[in-house]
Amino acid sequence: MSNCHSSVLPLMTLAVIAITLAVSLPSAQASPAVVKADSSHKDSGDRVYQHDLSDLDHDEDEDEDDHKYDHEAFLGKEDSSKFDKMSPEESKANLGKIVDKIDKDNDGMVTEKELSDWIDYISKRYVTEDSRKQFLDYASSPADKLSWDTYKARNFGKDTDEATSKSMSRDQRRWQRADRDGDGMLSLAEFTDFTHPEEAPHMRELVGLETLEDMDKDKDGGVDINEYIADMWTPSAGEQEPDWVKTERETFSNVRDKNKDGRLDQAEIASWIVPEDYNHVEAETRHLMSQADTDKDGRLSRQEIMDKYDVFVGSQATDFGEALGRHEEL
Ligand SMILES: [Ca+2]
Ligand SMILES: [Ca+2]
Ligand SMILES: [Ca+2]
Ligand SMILES: [Ca+2]
Repeated sequence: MSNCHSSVLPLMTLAVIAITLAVSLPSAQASPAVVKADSSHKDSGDRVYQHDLSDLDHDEDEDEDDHKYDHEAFLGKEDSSKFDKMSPEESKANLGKIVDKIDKDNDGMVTEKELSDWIDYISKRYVTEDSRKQFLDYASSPADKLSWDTYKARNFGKDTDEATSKSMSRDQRRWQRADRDGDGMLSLAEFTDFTHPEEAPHMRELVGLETLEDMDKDKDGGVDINEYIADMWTPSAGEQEPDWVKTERETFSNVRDKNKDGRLDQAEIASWIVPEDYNHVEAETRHLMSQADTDKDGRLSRQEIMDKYDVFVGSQATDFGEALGRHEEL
């Protein structure tokens, strides 16, 4: 779901944290996977990297028919849209094949562990595949290594205006951070950390620093309350401050600014935008279990999964049914 110039990461969003990150991949204008600092952010949650399962909001209403989030978490975005085009019969048949894969020990039951291993695998697949695809734009084999010069020549050329050289030194710094063995070249694994730094623990602080640099307009090394608010809200002439902005002011003081010095530093920004404290794979596993484990024995039988197939995968009939439902309401 990406090409070399722009893409939207299939970042996941859970109910409380709505996130859709428009991401620009390597180009002279923007560093890879860097969130742009502009006022198009809806709120401060919009900056948060939550990247594994889907870029849709998770509707936690259990009566809700729309399981698109679950489908993307369970299948990945691409396969999810393939399933949406299938008839119910096709969709169930293919779900059966997936259950065979998930049920690693072939005992006919999907345990919570088997399900979470699967969702974890799906969540990483995008990052793995996307990085590999980009890597092979530069290299002829996944076993190759990329030099900074190759990357630089392709993305920055000879043009050295100020914005370009700023963007270039930022990429170079990230390159060096990703180059774990320090040989100046990036292997595919290292390139994956370069392209998706939000996924790699040793890149996390750098993601914080890059965002700090984007938001720190007065270049004093910290993000104060005004810079924080300006990142998400630009008042029109005479506009009163809306309530959500007031709430963001409180969030800044009470949540983001952990050491209460009135500014966000690199670490405070990292813990905001690349939070470590929430396991989306586990949350989604529990959600799917709660939806489908009808006899509440903590495992999903093949039958339980098939009975709730619309939770796991889409099909045309589901959409048709929903369309009918909506029509009847009119
Ligand atoms: Ca099993
Ligand atoms: Ca290296
Ligand atoms: Ca500042
Ligand atoms: Ca602080």
